[in-house]
Amino acid sequence: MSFCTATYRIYDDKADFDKKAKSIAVGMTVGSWTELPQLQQEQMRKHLGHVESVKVHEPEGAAPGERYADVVIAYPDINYTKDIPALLITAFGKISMDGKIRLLNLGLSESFLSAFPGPKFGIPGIRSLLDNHNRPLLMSIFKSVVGYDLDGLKKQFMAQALGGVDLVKDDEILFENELTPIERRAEACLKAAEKAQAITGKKLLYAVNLTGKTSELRSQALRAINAGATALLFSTLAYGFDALQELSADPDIHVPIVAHPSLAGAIYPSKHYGIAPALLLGKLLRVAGADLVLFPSPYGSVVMPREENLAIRDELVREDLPLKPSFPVPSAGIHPGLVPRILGDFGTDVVVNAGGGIHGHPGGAQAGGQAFLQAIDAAMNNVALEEAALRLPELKAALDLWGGSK
Ligand code: 1AE
Repeated sequence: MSFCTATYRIYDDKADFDKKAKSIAVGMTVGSWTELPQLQQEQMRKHLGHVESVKVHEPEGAAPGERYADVVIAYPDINYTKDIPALLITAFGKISMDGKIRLLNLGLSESFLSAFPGPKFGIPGIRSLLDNHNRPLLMSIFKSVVGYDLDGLKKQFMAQALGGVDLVKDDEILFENELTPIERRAEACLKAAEKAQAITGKKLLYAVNLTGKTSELRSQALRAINAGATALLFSTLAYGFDALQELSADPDIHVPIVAHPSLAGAIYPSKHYGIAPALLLGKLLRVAGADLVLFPSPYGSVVMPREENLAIRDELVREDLPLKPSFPVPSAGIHPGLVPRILGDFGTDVVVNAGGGIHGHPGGAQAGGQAFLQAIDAAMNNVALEEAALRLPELKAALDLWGGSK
């Protein structure tokens, strides 16, 4: 028999954790067990969840609120269909509301995983599209474009592209609107990207924000791609993992998908509730097919503890999953001075991503992109940013404004 496992951390000062674990294993599978007549037990046995382990953490003299147990429950695959909603509902549906319980991880069986092709491009595919194989990528975010017309948008796109960025993405709050509907945006920015490429010689991907009703996402995506979109931005948690999975597995959607973490803060930050970020923004987004995954970094304006960040990275790139790795994109409040820390934590397979850190450069967005590339180059060559800045005015201006790496 094949099982997926769920690891929970349950806080309770008094509970009998073995009993609690058993009640989850039974309650979330067959409902009740000991009350079932013998014959029915035989019929139901293959559907019954079981407790794999219960590790109680109860240090001597623990203060109230510190006692917890890490509990692993195995759920028979036969109980659910091979999709993320079904597994989440089984493993963390009703019980997510039952006291201080947090879902730390899901162990996915080979049989369950076989239903998921994962990212279509992943790190290797995106590197091939950009013909860029050995340095961290740079992505910039359109900023303050709500209310812009196409001309304004094109100008902003051009400035970012001429700065040498590898990817430009829409802001996630840019929805369908009369001034810059998705197809016209894709078309205008494709032209601008071609123009910029003729000057910089660099390939560039543009991720348009895919929004609107769930039932219209596919047709919207196809229209955007036909009009020239070379990538899609998708706020997965607002729509659900299955919506991403449908898009990423669709053979007609042959562009990378960038997953935005909107809403994640409502799910992961508590130590008592919700879903751990490595699972939410790491494993599940990769399994659902995100080629690039944005998440808050430990260094910028919206922060996440470093070990949780690195745990997301590990899930996105670990080699024991039969799926392409997804690009980690630590984001929010990133400026050139942070580049050495980003590369120190993430290595070369990372996308450095900035909105304000590019557009807020005193020399404009073009100089902003250049400053980032200069910082990436210096960090890769183990040159201190302050030293490199002595001969690079764009980097110098950025460090003067936002500070250096120290
Ligand atoms: C974690 C998401 C970051 C994001 O979406 C965003 O727009 C960041 O912008 P900046 O770099 O903080 O201006």
